[in-house]
Amino acid sequence: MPPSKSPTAHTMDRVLSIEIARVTERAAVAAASLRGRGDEMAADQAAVDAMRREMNNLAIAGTVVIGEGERDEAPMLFIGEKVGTGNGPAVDIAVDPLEGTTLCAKNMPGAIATMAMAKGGTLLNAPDVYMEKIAVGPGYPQGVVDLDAPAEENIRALAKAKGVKPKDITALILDRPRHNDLIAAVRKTGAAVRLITDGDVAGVIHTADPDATGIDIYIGVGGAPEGVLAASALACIGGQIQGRLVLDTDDKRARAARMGIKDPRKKYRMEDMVRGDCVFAATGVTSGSMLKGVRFRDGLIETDTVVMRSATGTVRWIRAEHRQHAKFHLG
Ligand code: VTB
Repeated sequence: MPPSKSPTAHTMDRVLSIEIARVTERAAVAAASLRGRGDEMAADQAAVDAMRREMNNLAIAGTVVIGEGERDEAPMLFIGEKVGTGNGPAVDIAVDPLEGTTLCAKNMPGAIATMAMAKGGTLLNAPDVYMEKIAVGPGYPQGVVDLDAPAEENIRALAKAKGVKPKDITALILDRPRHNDLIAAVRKTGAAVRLITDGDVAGVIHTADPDATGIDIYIGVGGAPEGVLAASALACIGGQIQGRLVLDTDDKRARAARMGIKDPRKKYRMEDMVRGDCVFAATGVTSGSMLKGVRFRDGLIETDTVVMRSATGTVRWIRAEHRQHAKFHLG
């Protein structure tokens, strides 16, 4: 158990861990109202608007460090945007208002609204580029797998640490042509691969409870913002994640440099992506293996949210029944 914090810091994130659920709930309901419409942009925009509106009610001096894009593209919730009332603690905010826009547009399982919050200056400030990632759940020796080791080696090391054969290991990988060699290498060890079309924040979180999810390890290249969000979740529930930004053009290297990234090849550990206490929340948009999606019922909107807090490792599953529809601004 981590040492307890000063009363103010402690109270601050205790309060915010409930407030943060409201924010992801709003984003999820807004996106869910556009499930299955085939319009990724509209669903994403609705989630962004709702998240921003609610976040601006929070008593925080927030700065978006992982957001919807960079300032010159002028989106809402851009990196660097100030959010909250300004009367409260300085916090870093990472958002993915609709993680899995395609899943939502196609009404497929696993779309979520997610965000993380941490003390100002403690979350990795990363551009919206790809990130190489590897993650395992809690209970393994530090460094049991390594981003720079061949996949075969990682699977064998993980199996050994778990006390099983490689064939008893399942790796979760995004189904993309760029992963063909990786998938083949994992399968060569005898291990199983579960492929997902999208949504690697939940994918990484799956590694934290292999008995329930059947997933032992997440490997592959996905979004960097999703990497930081996943690291925030693992910082709460335990586990290991390593990531490296894919800065393969001058433009990307320049964007990263503007965000203070000095070494473009740096291998980030969880502790480098999340350097202090944080809270993480996700609300289901479409039903998936982690969270149920939003249910629009007669006179009632139901949401399922998970909130995690790193200071104590507490994970709360919040099923909410909303009776006031006006707060969702659904039109
Ligand atoms: C990644 C992954 C996300 O989209 O960003 C992926 O991290 C995009 O990958 O979880 P491609 O560019 O190969 O499509 C998600 O799966 C969903 O936003």
